[in-house]
Amino acid sequence: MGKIGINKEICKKNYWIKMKILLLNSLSNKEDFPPNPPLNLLYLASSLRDKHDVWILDLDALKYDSNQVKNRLIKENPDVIGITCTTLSYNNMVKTCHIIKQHLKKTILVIGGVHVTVKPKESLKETKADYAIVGEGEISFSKLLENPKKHPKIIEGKKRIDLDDKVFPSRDILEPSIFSYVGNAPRFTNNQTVMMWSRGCPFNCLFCSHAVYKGQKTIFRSPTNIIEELKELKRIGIKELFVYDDELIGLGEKQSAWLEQVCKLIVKNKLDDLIFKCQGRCSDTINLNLLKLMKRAGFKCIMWGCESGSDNVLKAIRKGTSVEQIKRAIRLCKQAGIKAWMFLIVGNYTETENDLKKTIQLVKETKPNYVQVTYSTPYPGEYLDLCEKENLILENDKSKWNTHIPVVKTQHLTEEQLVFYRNKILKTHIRYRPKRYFVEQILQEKNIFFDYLRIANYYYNNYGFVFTFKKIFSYITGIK
Ligand code: B12
Ligand code: SF4
Repeated sequence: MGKIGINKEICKKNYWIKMKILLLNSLSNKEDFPPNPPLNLLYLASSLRDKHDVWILDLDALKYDSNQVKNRLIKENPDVIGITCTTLSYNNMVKTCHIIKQHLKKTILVIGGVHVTVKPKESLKETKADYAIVGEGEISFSKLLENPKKHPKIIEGKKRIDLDDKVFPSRDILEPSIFSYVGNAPRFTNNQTVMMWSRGCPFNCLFCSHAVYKGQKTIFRSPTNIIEELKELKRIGIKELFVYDDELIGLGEKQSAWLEQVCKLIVKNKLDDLIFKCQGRCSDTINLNLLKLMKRAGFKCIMWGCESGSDNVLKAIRKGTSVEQIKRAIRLCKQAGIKAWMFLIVGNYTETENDLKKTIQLVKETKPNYVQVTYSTPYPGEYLDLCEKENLILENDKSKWNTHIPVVKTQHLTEEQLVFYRNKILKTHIRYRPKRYFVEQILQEKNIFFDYLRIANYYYNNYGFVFTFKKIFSYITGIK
């Protein structure tokens, strides 16, 4: 850690105790390729560092084993540890918390994040942590440290209503360095990172496990505030950005007007040499002019949450979109010159074989540039309760719930059928995707091609030839 200095220095003027705080991201799965920088911890650090000494250790990116975790934590001996996880990395968070409780008896342990928000009591009990913060953490974590003894063990996180009020994410105190994160595909350049322009999604899709921001009014950062961060990122050498908002486009007219302003400012400030990617919702608010403006501002790819090609399914999962709207969004996106990435889910609640045939038809007709098919995964919340009640769970070990294996069946589909149809959708995409796909990819997007080579090399070095061969085979053919 090194950069963190004085321990428990009493700041006489302001009457707070300066503490040494370590923020940790939990290890997910050793097999997963290096993740993106943990924005949640980068934001938390920004809200704490004006009063305390803060450092962030991304255990997922560092791929530390339990011994390395133990030795590092004992060496740092912080006053406070804040740790985050998703459902997938929850078991590893519990293990890390036990190490902390066993070896760092005086350290205050605080847990938070999307999984803890849904299951605060259970998480607190299993981790033996001192506090759990539910929901957004910046304001409440800082407040907690003013006088920990005054607070209950489960704290309702205060919502941020002004996203311009804090400094930008603390990318400078992250270990490993933000430049060591390769980011997720599609990747068009070498120096990629992530940022957020707004928070909150007013919709309430059944499968969406986004406990912290789902069903909430969207709060936007001001366009000028976003531009300031972009200038800073460009200055330090970042070339590509994944704008991680749940849905940057398609939430409504207000969002479209705001996005238009942001894009115009990007162009005006000559930041359009940066490359942007984002996620979108296929609604009627999608229009060609806005997409063209996004293209002009540097957007190269939009990942559309399409989920299914069947209106019955879209209704059952409360997506609030229709197959017609999906087709229109993909068509306009491609027409504007932006690559369309279709996110699809197999095993949706109530899904039948006929519904999946319609999804195949959707892929055939719309010919998106990329398709990702994941298995419906009921992370804790309403959807999990429903699946448990209807006896649909196939796999109980949630540390395997990475969306790439079937963990629930539907009332009408078996596990085998889910695997069969996932492969069939991927094969359909490979057959119908825009022509000259590989040639175009190698010539125009050589970084993506090199990404695949690098990933293959990573697999080969870590897991050997057979594993690497199987991965490549399954990627090309869509067969597991
Ligand atoms: C970026 C992202 C990723 C990145 C990872 C980035 C990273 N290094 O963590 C990538 C692409 C790698 C990824 C992968 C996955 N993701 Co993801 N991802 C997101 C996304 C879009 C943004 C997360 C983010 O940065 N938010 C911004 C910050 C500011 O918000 P926040 O994370 O909620 O943090 C706030 C609070 O939760 C709280 N807080 C968080 N941690 C802590 C800790 C403490 C101590 C305290 C006090 C407070 C606190 O304070 C923060 C600031 O207010 C979210 C959706 C979303 N919009 O949040 C999904 C989301 C987190 N991902 C999800 C899923 C399912 C996955 C995958 C399983 C998908 C897959 N097929 O691979 C994997 C699992 C990865 C893993 N390691 O576990 C689900 C999680 C559901 C769940 N119950 O676990 C989400 C909610 C998406 C969804 N709508 O369902 N993901
Ligand atoms: S629109 Fe997207 S972010 Fe919003 S609830 Fe649905 S899936 Fe979640």
